[in-house]
Amino acid sequence: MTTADIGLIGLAVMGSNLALNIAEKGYTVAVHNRTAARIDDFMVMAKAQGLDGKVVPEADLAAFIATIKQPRSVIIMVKAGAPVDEMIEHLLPHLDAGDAILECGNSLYTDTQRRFDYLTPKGIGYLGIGVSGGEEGARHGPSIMVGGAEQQWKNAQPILEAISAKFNGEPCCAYLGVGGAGHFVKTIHNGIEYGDMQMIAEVYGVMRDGLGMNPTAASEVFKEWNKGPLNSYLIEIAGHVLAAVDPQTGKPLVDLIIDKAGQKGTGVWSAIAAQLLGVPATAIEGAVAARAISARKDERLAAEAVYGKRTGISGQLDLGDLEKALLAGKIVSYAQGFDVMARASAENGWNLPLATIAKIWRAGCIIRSRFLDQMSAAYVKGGATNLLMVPDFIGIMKDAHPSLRKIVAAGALGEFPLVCLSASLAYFDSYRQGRGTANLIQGLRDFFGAHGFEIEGRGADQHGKWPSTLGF
Ligand code: NBP
Repeated sequence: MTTADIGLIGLAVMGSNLALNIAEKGYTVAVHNRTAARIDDFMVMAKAQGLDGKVVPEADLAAFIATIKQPRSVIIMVKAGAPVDEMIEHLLPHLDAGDAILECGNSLYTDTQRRFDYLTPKGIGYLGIGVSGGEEGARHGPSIMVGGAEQQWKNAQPILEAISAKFNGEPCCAYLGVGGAGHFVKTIHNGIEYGDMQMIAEVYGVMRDGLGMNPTAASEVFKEWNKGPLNSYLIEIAGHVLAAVDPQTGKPLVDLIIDKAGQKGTGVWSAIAAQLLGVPATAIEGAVAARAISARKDERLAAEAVYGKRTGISGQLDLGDLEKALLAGKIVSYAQGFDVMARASAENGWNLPLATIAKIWRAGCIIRSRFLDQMSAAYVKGGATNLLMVPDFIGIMKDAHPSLRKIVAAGALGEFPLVCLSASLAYFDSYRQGRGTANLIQGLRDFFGAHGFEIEGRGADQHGKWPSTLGF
């Protein structure tokens, strides 16, 4: 019987929570999973939450498809990579022209583009959808970044908007462009998330080892900061993580956690995308590199034994400066992330709506913040695309960059690795310098490779008469 408004395949953590969210919003959802036992487990969970009446469980793929109203919308929430391609092949014989596959995992946007190009000529609408907010978000309202087939987006729009987070009543869900646009934006979201977390960790390091603050004291500072311009989910949870106590030892939990960060790939993808597009994204790149070096614990310990422990920060550091340094670093990092999206948009013909992206990141996702509300308002007014040149942010940056400078300088002298904060400062100083030093680079390039250079009034492709260095 055709009863379901939408179908969902993949009942692991994310899929289960998304299905419960859909059911809770009053839509009937058909669910399927490769391993049938997971469907039974899911139904127990749905029953416990009083939502089983809105769920149609189907272990047989053909029967599952048959329960969904046409034109069908079928969400796939399986492991990213080959499982998605396999699932598409399994689904294809059962779908009709006009139906849609909504792939909601963390897929590489170029894979999404490939799948979109493969399915469009077959009449199947392919939507690559970035879903942010983790398990909690999937259950109660994630930020949803949609890309792909526009017609099929319209079919699924009411359900996707209903399950998304809301900011002042507005759904944090939007169609952003064709092909891989949605997953691209999710990738950059994650790159920005890497930068935010790294900079938070760097200021925590200054508090811990520079100012001698214990986790409780640092937690109080983050809680205080969360009431100001840095107000955001990540600052809020930093306060909680720093306050947590290990029940076994009674010690601060954060002091027991090994300082090796993991990564699943989206940060690397955003850094690569920025590089390929020729957009400087030093904060994102720095955050990816910092995670990689954090993973080399043994090497770091060996190097510390050789070079000695750091000298430490001397002199007074002001917590107000630390707060402003984080704000300035964050502005630079977001400027870079949005610059990457603007360039990718132009290159791929996506026409990415930057103000809308800032809007749908205001709630539901990991980087949600008060700052993004300011950012979307600034972008709505129009004008410059680089955040550093958007009028509302020029004032904030003028006020905050001297503090970033103070913290980075103190950190450098005290031998603190402020990878992301210093990368942000260097970007800012490069971006705002009218006369740089690339003239010498051009001279060097011409010397060894006759690459040519430009001279004011004489045009491009000028060359120097260089001495021979053969036999050096
Ligand atoms: P997993 O990424 O752990 O995938 C498990 C699911 O994939 C199960 O339903 C499993 O079925 C299914 N699956 C696999 Br594995 N291979 C399959 C195949 N060849 N054919 C069909 N199904 C297959 O689940 P998750 O942690 O819920 O994540 C789902 C997606 O969401 C991923 O892309 C992940 O990166 C993304 N994600 C996003 C967030 C976020 O915050 N947005 C958080 C976590 C994950 P089985 O039960 O039969 O093994």
